Amino acid sequence: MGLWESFLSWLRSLFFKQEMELSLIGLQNAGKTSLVNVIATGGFSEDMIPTVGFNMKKVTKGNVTIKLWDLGGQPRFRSMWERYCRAVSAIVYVVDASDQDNLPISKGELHDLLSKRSLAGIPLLVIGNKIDKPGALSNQSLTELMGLTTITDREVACFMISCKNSTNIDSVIDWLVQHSKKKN
Ligand SMILES: Nc1nc2c(ncn2[C@@H]2O[C@H](COP(=O)(O)OP(=O)(O)OP(=O)(O)O)[C@@H](O)[C@H]2O)c(=O)[nH]1
Ligand SMILES: [Mg+2]
Repeated sequence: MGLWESFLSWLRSLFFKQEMELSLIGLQNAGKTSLVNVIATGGFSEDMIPTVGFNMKKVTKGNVTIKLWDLGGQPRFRSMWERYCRAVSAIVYVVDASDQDNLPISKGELHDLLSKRSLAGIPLLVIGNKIDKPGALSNQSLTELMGLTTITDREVACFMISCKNSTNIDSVIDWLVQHSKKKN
């Protein structure tokens, strides 16, 4: 790269540099930590340890630095979700799309969280994970069953992914880059 091109690319990086802070929420076993791993390293493991409390990871993708709060989904950790969502650019709510039995609970937890005044207006990305599994819901069914069309006070999107096969991960990042509340 010539000097002029390097200068231009440096200048571009200044303009497009973006920082995002995201919280990953959802019931235990939904695949939140798996999603963090796929975004950070592309790696996937069947053998995961449930998250106790939370973990924080910083990932840089091109000009975007993403700070990810990965929260535990077991019932005893759910009361702290709100605290970790207050300052974020977007809330990423992960659902196991192959586990229809737990969908009503997941829906209830999501709508409870969104009713908090402190979280008003924060964009929401709902992710249906595990579409590699037989019987996984379609985007349309998940949107319906999670009551997403009733959410009108913020930006909402729904994507279907598989962490296992790395399906649609790029679409998720693209949406977040375009729709997260800008930090700088
Ligand atoms: N088949 C399949 N399994 C997945 C996928 N994503 C995650 N899993 C599996 O689901 C299980 C739970 O994944 P985790 O990422 O630990 O789930 P979590 O949401 O972080 O769970 P908590 O930390 O307890 O809240 C693991 O056995 C993963 O291997 C996927 O896309 N497809
Ligand atoms: Mg976890």
